[in-house]
Amino acid sequence: MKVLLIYPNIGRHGDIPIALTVLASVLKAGGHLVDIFDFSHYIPEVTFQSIQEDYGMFKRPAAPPVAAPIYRSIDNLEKDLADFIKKSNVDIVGITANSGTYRLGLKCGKFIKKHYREIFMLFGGIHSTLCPDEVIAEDCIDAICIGEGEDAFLELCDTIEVKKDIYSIKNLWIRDKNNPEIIHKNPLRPLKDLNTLPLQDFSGFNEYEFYRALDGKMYKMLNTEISRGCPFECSYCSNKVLRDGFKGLGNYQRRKNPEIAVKHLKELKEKYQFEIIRFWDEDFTVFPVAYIKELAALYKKEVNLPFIVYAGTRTITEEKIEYLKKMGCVTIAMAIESGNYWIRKYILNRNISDEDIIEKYELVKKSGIRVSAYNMIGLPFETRKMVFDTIYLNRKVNAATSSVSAYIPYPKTRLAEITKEFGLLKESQSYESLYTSLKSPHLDEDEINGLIKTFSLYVKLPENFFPILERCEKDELFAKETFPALLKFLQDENK
Ligand code: B12
Ligand code: SF4
Repeated sequence: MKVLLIYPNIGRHGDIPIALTVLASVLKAGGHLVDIFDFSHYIPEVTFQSIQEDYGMFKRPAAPPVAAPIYRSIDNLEKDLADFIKKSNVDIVGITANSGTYRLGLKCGKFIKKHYREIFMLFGGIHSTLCPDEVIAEDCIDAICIGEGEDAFLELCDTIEVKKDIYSIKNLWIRDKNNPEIIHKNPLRPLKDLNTLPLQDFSGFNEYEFYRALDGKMYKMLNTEISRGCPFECSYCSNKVLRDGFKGLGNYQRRKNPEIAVKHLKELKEKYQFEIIRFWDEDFTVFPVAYIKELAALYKKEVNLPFIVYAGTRTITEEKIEYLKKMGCVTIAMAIESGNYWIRKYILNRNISDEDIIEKYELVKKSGIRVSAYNMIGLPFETRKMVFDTIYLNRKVNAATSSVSAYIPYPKTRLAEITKEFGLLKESQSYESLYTSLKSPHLDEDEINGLIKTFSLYVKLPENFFPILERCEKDELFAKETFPALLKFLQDENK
């Protein structure tokens, strides 16, 4: 079968999705042909990355050492996709989407189906998993994959190839060809043993998309996973929904054996000449210390590349940091989310004290590993004073970067339900939005967006700059004129 995998990603570079690299590998090993259509080169005027750089959250990076692909306006997307499909004679299209990229994915799905009725249209990824009824209701879609797709996708391709009945493939909901009203809703199969996954396949992505900035420098970066799942139940996160949905199918929280993980990383390093690794595991320090110790020793010997991890303030310890340091860790990204204890405990379901957060940041900084902090503002019930608790906690931990995004109530999460129950959601809610969807009596929309814009500078500049920043929050023109000078002041301070 000829399969086209689509990544409806706009305006973000260096984020090659693990899902498509694993699915491509599995399908190719099964004898199918795979092409990738990556939307990353279709850049809207405003991108999330450029906004974060403009607001001083991250340093503007140098250009990658490879030529940039030809910049294409989003208006060319449909024509380019049509030309691509025509040329490559596709049988099956697989579109991956989270809630933020779903709308664009769907637009492509509709477009493809309109012009190529015979192509089988399959959707997968977190949005199909969380909202299957919504997705399968779209008549351009022939089937959706719920949960992990490796075995289901391969079985679908194999079965279509030999022209057998596809309606009982586990993990798939499939529209009946003869009666489109009928959806064959199949149960889920056991969760995947990660040790059985093949080597990720990165062919099909443009070389430019491998490059990602760290501290202003560009590296050829491997995005990878050695585990899936997380034991926590933060109210704004999809993890709890997934864990509940996969109950009875095996351990939700799984990891690769150190030998297998390291064998894969070594092969990938040699095959693609990666310079740095970014582990996209939800929480790298949730692993037991004995596991990290064993992994660290093997990794150092066989792979020995610098790497980045996401870690939790509730799971990181001095001993784990020591092994990560020995292993070659250069950056640990940790979430603070809110600097207000009440919001953290009762709204976000993250019960950790300010003192513990500060201590965990101190431990990482003491080790010499760079640490960054993630935050959200525009949370339900949050007041301006609470946003300043977040700013002050970030000032205290003094991470290398403190970034912030607007809270987005993602589907099926507990906090999204609460947001709706209390009438705190705007009617025009959008998951892809860069700005808030909150309609709050405590903090109005413009104030939230103004605070997002100025957040990093509130965290980094001396307090006597606060009146200037307050004006920047409200006065767009003044902000435009003043931001470059403020950012320059910070750069000079850090020299
Ligand atoms: C790594 C990661 C990232 C990475 C990479 C994202 C990317 N483009 O791939 C980074 C750090 C860039 C990122 C950014 C964001 N992320 Co994120 N991320 C994750 C994380 C931790 C793991 C995803 C992953 O790669 N898993 C491993 C792969 C193999 O699993 P998978 O993607 O689910 O794919 C499997 C199946 O879904 C299925 N499948 C997937 N696609 C397809 C397609 C077909 C055709 C088929 C058949 C099957 C199939 O098969 C795959 C293999 O089994 C998840 C948490 C989670 N539990 O999923 C959050 C998660 C996906 N992210 C989330 C969010 C909110 C974001 C951001 C919006 C955060 C922000 N404010 O910026 C951005 C959006 C980025 C974007 N371009 O859209 C939410 C999404 C919620 C939602 N309803 O959409 C999640 C679920 C975490 C959470 N907080 O709840 N993220
Ligand atoms: S620790 Fe992170 S991944 Fe785990 S539930 Fe909380 S937000 Fe989700």
